[in-house]
Formats: sequence, structure tokens, C-alpha cells
Amino acid sequence: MSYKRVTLSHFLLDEQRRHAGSGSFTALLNDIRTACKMISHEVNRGAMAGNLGLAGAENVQGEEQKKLDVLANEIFLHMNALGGNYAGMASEELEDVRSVHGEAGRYLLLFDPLDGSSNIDVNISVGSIFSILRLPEGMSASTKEAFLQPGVEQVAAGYALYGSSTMLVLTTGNGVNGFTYDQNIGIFVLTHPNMRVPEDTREYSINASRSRFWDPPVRRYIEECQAGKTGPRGKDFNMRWVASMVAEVHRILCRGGIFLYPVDDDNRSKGGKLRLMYEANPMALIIEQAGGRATTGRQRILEVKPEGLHQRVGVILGSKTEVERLEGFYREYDSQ
Ligand code: AFP
Repeated sequence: MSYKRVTLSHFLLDEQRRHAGSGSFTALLNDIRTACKMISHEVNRGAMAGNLGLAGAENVQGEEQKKLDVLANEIFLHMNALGGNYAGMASEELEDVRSVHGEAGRYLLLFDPLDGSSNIDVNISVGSIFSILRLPEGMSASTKEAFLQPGVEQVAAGYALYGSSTMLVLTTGNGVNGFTYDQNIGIFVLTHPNMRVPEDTREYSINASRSRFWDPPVRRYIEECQAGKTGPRGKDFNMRWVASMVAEVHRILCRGGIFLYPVDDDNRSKGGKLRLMYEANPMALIIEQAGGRATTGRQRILEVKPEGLHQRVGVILGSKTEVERLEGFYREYDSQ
């Protein structure tokens, strides 16, 4: 019955009780949850609130900012500075880290406030991604060095998906759980407990317009999928590309699949396209916690030692057997 639902607050309290010493997740997630509700509201109002279109500036990545990129960034920064849990924050939209007044908190928050923002104006799903790290002993949150920790150090990660419904998907290191936003009551309700990535799949996601730039292992993997029943895989595959990583990862959590944004000839000099700290690490933790796999092709994403806040990386993640197959192709290629 509808009143017997588990809310996000109940769930986090229970997590804290069951995993003593795992951190005060209720407090850490409180302001993130509020920020996501506010962003969801703004995304939903779209053109009615004058939220579509360009802001007229570029972000630190040299990308044109949308009005909603700017708004979502301001909401994240403002809401999470108030609670006193975070000593500092880093955003995909900001050049430098932002220390929180007093640096009293023991945690660091990294986020991409609105991922997939090229989809905003055409009413296709977008999302927010976040990653939480501990502030290392003796370090100041006003220096980027405090943030440059490999993904294995994340204490929690998650995303909000602003799709046909708004969802918050979360890991605190004990599996992955999904919560759907009930707009009438203003709460997130546990609707997708213990999400697991199916091991096998017949679905892949890659921006195929970039095929001329692909490295041989990626080309080989995709060509095998495309050959379908008549090829070495002996089964037909389907393809999806939303250009919104949150939507892509969510689909993989729900029904399996493999997502690829690899290093290729066109993006190699930048290290790839997706950002390690704001996109690859949080999504890799979620996928691994759900039984999937996440790699650059040659290295587990969570073990990449970051050298820069806005570092980019190749990303291949999803169903375990498919990711392992492609990793095998990279090994074969490298040993030739
Ligand atoms: P934007 O947030 O700039 O739209 O980028 C989205 C993204 O980082 C990721 O969510 C998509 O998977 C990927 O870029 C799409 O990239 P392409 O436009 O090259 O397909």
C-alpha cells in the first residue's frame, strides 16, 4: 500500500545503523537531495520559466553554457554550502575548487550539476552526478590537491535523472538503490532496491559518428556486435545513444548494456571526452557496486590516479562479460 513506502531518509538512517562507522549519510545527502529537487523543478518548467537556451558564456571546459547549466551549478553550490558537512566543493562548471566558509566539514563534494545539457532544449533526459570524498587529514579544502583522490576513495556517489520521472540513484558502498521522486509529497521513495547490472546484454551505446577515429579494439568490438547472428557473437545487438550519460547509465542499470566513450584519435590529446572526477568516477562506483565493470580499456577507472581536477578519461562501462570482452581485445592489441 502506498503509505508503507520507504523514503530516502528512512533508507539512509537504516544504512547508518547497519553499517556502523560508514559515515553520517543522512546529513551528507540531505542538501544534495534538496538541490536535485530544485533542479528537477527548473528542468520541468523548461520554456515556461525561460530556462532554455544559452547563458552566453563558456565554462572552464570551453563549452557553451546553457542557462540551466548555470542555474543548476548555483543551486548545488548554494544548497551544499549551508549544511556544514562539506569543507569544499568542485564543479565541472568551475575552474577552481570552492572552499566552504570555515572549512568545518570533513567531506568534499564533486559534481556535474547538469550532465547532457545539449538535450535540455529538446526536452530529452538530463541529470546531475555527484561524488563524495573525505577531506584528507591535514589538508585544506581550498587546494585542489585535497580533491585529487582516485575513485576507490569515494565514500558515496550518485546521480539524479530528470526523465519521464525524476529519480535519485545512490551508492554508499553497499550496493545501489534507486528512489523515485513523488512530486505531490516532495519525497524520494525507494522504488528500485538493490539494482544489479545484468551480466549479459544485447545492447551497446556509442556515438557511432566518431567511428573513423576509433582504436582497433573498439572497432573490432562494435563490428562484432553489428555482425549480429551471422558474426562471431551469434546474436543480434541493438544500439542506443542518448548523449546524456546519466540516462545511458540508468538504462544499463535497469536492463544491461555497455556504454563506450573511449579515447580515440580525435580526443586522445585531451585524454578522452568525459571528466574523470565528475562523470567517470561516480558512475564507475555505481556500476561496480551493481555488479558491472568500468574501465578505460586498459585500467580500472576507479584506480586512475587523478592529476588534474578537470582531467578527461576514456570510459567503457556496463555489463561485466561485455566489458571484459573488450578489455581482452585491448590486451590482444597491445601484445601484438
Ligand atoms: P554535455 O553535458 O556537454 O551535453 O555532454 C554530455 C556528455 O558529457 C555525456 O553525458 C554524454 O555521454 C556525452 O557527453 C555525449 O557526447 P557527444 O555529444 O559527443 O555524443
